[in-house]
Amino acid sequence: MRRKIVAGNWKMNGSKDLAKELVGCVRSEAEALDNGVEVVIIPPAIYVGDVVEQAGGKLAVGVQNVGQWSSGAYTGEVSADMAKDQGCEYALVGHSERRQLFGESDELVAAKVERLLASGLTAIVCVGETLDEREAGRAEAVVASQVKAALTKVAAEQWGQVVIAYEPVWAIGTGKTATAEDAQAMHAAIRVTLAEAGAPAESISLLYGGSVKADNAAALFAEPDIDGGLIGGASLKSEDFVSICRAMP
Ligand code: G2H
Repeated sequence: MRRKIVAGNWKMNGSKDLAKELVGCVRSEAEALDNGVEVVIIPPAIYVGDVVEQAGGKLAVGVQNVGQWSSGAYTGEVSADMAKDQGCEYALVGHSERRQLFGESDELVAAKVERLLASGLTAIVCVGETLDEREAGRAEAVVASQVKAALTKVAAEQWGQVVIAYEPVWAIGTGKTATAEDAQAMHAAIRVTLAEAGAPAESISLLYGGSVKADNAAALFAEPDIDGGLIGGASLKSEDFVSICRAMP
């Protein structure tokens, strides 16, 4: 039985007020959910403490990024151990914005995955192709390569701490969403890649991300290999985010 997860990635948005109002609202709504979905809030690191407090153990909390080192003279960085210490259970790694805007390589993503797992966090490993790569017919090959590269340092007993988020770059924040059929096809292909990498593919949760909204979530979540969503823009409004959580069958 795979974990069903809806995670809200606030990106570089939010405030103490949002942490209080939105998380409080989502928490009370989430307590009434009966679809077994795990709701995760992923705010900017500086608000993690506020969100953990508001979540009251009823919602999971994550960070958007960590440094690849355990500790030391790395000004501005936050470690996986610090995230764990603050009450986080999850961390994003390899989001396309980190890859594109901050030059994160597959090797760096793999190093961060290793650090996250060693700290006891669940790594939500983000992968996805650009529009050019899709139009060139290379989408599945690109995604397979990213998945394999990210997971090179996962030990056999750590697979339970791995979640993959498929986020086609052309769908992120653009209002364009992959069709449920295309997303399902990629998720099925990712499961094949995971098996090839020696992972227990049928037990790993695969999330779809990229302009998921209240009106398209149900169709995506109905697909057999889509186990949840990574939500950006729509996670900043409690009613939209709660609707997406409710869309899980
Ligand atoms: C994809 C997603 C969440 P959005 O990045 O990570 O963002 O839903 O705004 O496309």
